Amino acid sequence: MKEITKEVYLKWYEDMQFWRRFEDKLAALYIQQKVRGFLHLYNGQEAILAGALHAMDLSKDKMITAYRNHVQPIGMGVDPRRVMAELLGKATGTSQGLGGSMHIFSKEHGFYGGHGIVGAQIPVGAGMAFAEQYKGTGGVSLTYFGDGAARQGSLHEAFNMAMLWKLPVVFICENNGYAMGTSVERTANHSDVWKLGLGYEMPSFAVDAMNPVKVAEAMFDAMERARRGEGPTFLEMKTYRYRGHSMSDAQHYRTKEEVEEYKKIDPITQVLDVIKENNWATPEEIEVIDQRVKDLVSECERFAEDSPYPELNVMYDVVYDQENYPFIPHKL
Ligand SMILES: Cc1ncc(C[n+]2csc(CCOP(=O)(O)OP(=O)(O)O)c2C)c(N)n1
Ligand SMILES: [Mg+2]
Repeated sequence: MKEITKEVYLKWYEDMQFWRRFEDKLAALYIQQKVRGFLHLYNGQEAILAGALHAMDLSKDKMITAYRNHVQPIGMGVDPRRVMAELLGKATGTSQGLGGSMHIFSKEHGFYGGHGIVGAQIPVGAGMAFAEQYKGTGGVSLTYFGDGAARQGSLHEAFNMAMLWKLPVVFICENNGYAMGTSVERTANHSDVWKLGLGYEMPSFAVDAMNPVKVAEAMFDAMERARRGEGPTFLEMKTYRYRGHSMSDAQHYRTKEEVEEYKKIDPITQVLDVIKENNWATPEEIEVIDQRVKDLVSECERFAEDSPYPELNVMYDVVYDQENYPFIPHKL
């Protein structure tokens, strides 16, 4: 794996700060009703993305996840201004404003959504790995899902096929403790989600996902295994979400104290502590980074606000209107 240097730590700090502030801004825009529908935020889970990006080869690896999907494409190189525009339903958005919060997508950057049906993306991620294997690209499919989704039948079908065909896929359960308001402790007779891989003899591990170093190491080993043709790995990323499930969540299912406990091991704070301990940046240099992050969030907001809504006729360009096959391709 690439060495984890001072530069990596500084990049992790800046990236994770940006992802968190970007989402804080989305929350504010939601309250102003500028973001409509659902809004599921990633605050607290950022180390999973930072660590994964360190281990990935962005020229060929792919990623797919559920609806908590705003910052992953940004990490993979999508213009954050276009992601924010998508959330505001603007024509400059990643899907011309037609997808919205749950459906960020960029084939160009290897990011395949953005899925609202819990667990639906698990077999799709296995299919993406099949495509990489079939085409001999050496790419790996990183297939993410939550602890709630892990209890869907689709996981078992995908695990079975992926093991049978030794597909280059890393299945990643982001165990943030809750599926909406249901604690992971209440969804099954045990909460060691990683054990679900054992029935398929899939290499399966739990990872401290509040620490990007641990994530990067586990991800790298799994991706190397996939690239050697040895098939899938299952990683249970132990994480936590600070915000509610979506924006309208009174959070009666947990205590404020619990949230505070997790904030003590916050991934951004952990990274900043290492930077400080090693004197890798002065307080003034940290301030410069924080300011740069703030400015970029403001620029995204301005870009999204100033962009036009899509033309009405676009609506008719993205639906099939034939009564039977062959369907013609849509116009976008
Ligand atoms: C098939 C299906 N069932 C139920 C829902 C409603 N629903 C949306 S999110 C969610 C909880 C999923 O929790 P988890 O997989 O842990 O992901 P997290 O939100 O914690 O990231 C549920 C039940 C849905 N979208 N799709
Ligand atoms: Mg969850």
